[in-house]
Amino acid sequence: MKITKAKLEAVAAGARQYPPENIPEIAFAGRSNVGKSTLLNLLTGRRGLARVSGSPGKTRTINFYDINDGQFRIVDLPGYGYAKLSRSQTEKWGKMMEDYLEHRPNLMRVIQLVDCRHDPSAQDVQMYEYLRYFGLDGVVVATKADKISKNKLQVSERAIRKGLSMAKDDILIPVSSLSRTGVEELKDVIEDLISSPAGE
Ligand SMILES: Nc1nc2c(ncn2[C@@H]2O[C@H](COP(=O)(O)OP(=O)(O)OP(=O)(O)O)[C@@H](O)[C@H]2O)c(=O)[nH]1
Ligand SMILES: [Mg+2]
Repeated sequence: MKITKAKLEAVAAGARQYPPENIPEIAFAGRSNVGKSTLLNLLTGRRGLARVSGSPGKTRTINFYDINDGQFRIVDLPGYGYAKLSRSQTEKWGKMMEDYLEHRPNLMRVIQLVDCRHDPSAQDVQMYEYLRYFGLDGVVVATKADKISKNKLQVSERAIRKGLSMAKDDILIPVSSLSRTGVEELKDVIEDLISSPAGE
């Protein structure tokens, strides 16, 4: 699949700001700082499209990116596990995620991102279980693959599969924004996801 165009279409803090439901969507979920916005920039080939930051908690809204003039959307979800969030901010985050993940008919799948250097956190596990419950699971990206050796990466792939209790045919793709490892494979997976009938 080729991504030739990408633009920010909507920034939403709630359902009223979502764009119309007429276009298939793929969303990125994962803890803060795992590399969701970076991955979006990498896939679209536009470095400055989504704001990337060394400090976690950069993306606090649900950001909808139009790909190829209406072919599909990539949705950058706000990260979790950001320690400095107050309780009311955490509640707001939870409600925002729930509203979107449970009530979005054109959401085809959620790609869960985990950092390849660490075992999945309790929140990663919780998120993947939640996605499984809603039938949105099945694709995981291990980010920052450039930070560890090939051997260690294999070990950590096994740890991620085990930690998240991934099914045998669930897909796990190591990706690096520096070396562009995994980008083409992920694009092919996304192409399949947007063309499969909803709910399958
Ligand atoms: N070495 C390396 N660094 C990466 C990679 N992907 C992301 N980063 C770095 O990780 C940091 C966080 O990246 P973001 O893309 O802003 O993370 P995010 O998941 O969008 O974070 P929030 O918006 O806070 O939820 C940045 O400093 C990125 O440059 C990667 O594949 N390799
Ligand atoms: Mg972000």
